[in-house]
Amino acid sequence: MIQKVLVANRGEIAVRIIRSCREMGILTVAVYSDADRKALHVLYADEAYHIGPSPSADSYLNMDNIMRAARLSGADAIHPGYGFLSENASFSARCQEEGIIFIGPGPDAISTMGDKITARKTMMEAGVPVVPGTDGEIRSEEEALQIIGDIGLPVMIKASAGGGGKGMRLVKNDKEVTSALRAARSEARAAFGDDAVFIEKYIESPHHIEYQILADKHGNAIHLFERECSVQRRHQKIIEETPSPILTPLRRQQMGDAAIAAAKAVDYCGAGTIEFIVDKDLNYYFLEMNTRLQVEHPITERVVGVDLVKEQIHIANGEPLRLEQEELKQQGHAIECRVYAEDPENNFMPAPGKVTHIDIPYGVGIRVDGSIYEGIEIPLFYDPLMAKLIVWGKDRQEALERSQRALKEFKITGVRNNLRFLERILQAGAFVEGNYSTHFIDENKDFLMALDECPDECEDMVIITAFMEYLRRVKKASPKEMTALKNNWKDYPRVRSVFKL
Ligand code: MV4
Repeated sequence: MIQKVLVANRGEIAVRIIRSCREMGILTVAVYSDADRKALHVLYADEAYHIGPSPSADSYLNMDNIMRAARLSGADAIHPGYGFLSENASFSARCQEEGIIFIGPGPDAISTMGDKITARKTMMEAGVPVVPGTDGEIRSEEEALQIIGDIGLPVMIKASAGGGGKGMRLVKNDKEVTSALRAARSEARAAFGDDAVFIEKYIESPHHIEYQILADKHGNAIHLFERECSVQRRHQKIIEETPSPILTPLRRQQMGDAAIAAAKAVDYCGAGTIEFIVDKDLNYYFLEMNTRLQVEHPITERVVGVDLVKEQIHIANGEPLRLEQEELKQQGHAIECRVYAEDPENNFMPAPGKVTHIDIPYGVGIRVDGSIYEGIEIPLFYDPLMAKLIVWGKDRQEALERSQRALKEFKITGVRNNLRFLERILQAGAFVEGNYSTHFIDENKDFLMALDECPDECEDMVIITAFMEYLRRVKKASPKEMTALKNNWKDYPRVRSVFKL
């Protein structure tokens, strides 16, 4: 049985994994780079090992240094989190070779799903619907034109080694085929060192709906229903919710069955996600499988009532699944908002810096997974995700209203962030109606970018300053009265009404 877990990650996910380990009585080992000496995951773990300089390539991606920390600490398992080494087949293999349990699938499942052409072929054989397109690699322009003749335009040319939107080209007419093929190939070669491409029919205004699955080492697999992830910007998810507002009970069950078939087809083991692309008529197609725990896993945890990290650890121990499909159901509704250190008004540029003040929302139905505290410096070397707000309500309406309330309470000063942008999304008509596709952000740009010129804190200060001037000059207030007011500046609704603003 696993007694000590090394968490080969940082940020909120490292903290989240450490929390479940602690509840299970499992010791934890953190690893950290130069930039993360003061990071929260280092403080939360039972012990911590420095693994190199700040750039990921030298630290969180450095297998030698991570394996050395595992050996020195006596960890018997490694949890890779998401990103970094989590979907690296060689890392999974190396853990196996060195007798350390990799909390995740074996190298074969990772490689099969990492190669999109092989994944497509495997899914077709397993009877899982894939987007109409090629059976294998496209080797020539003639072959491309022949496929396009069969399935019709528009199509997408995709890199086999791609995923997450890299190495994709949309082709709307025959004349673009030559140049798109060449562009997709060279982009794929440069990014992945592999220029194999394939072709799929282009699905217009699709939904991105993914299924959480769990599979054990004894051939059992279950699904924990879907997550609707269509609110994305340049392939970066911003808001996720479950249940999906568009699925019918029948479709939900059919897609769940397909997700289980997908997992079984690669002898999957651990927690994973099957991504589907869904068109307006609710036709669904396998897109890719993520062979790791995902950022948005907490909404599933909240609605299904399962701690996914704990299940991952039990599976890694070799235990049979502790849950049966029939006992799982979705209860209520959950929404996750991702809080990024980025500047919506400057093309969403990452905005590193020192967090000077935070107000975290509390109260009924709220979970915040984060890795920030007052005084921490957000490094520029890594993903700018600072926190995730996960909100539960008895239905979508309540989850939405509660999320709006929580976002209003959420304040981060010192680093630019997307909190105001998130508020705008939750106010947008298409989101409120639950009627949005992956084009939502683009289609609602004007509404979403009309952020208040003055954020709450700044507005407060303007009112306070004006009010103090008023008190000093007109009311001849004493310095003591003015100081009392200044110290209570957060009380601005009162000030507003007193000042008749
Ligand atoms: C597609 C598609 C339309 N038709 N494939 C983007 C990420 C990568 N995983 C696959 N992606 C897409 N593949 C076909 N045949 C549209 C997208 C797509 C998308 C998919 C999911 C979520 C957001 C997206 C944003 C733009 C394009």
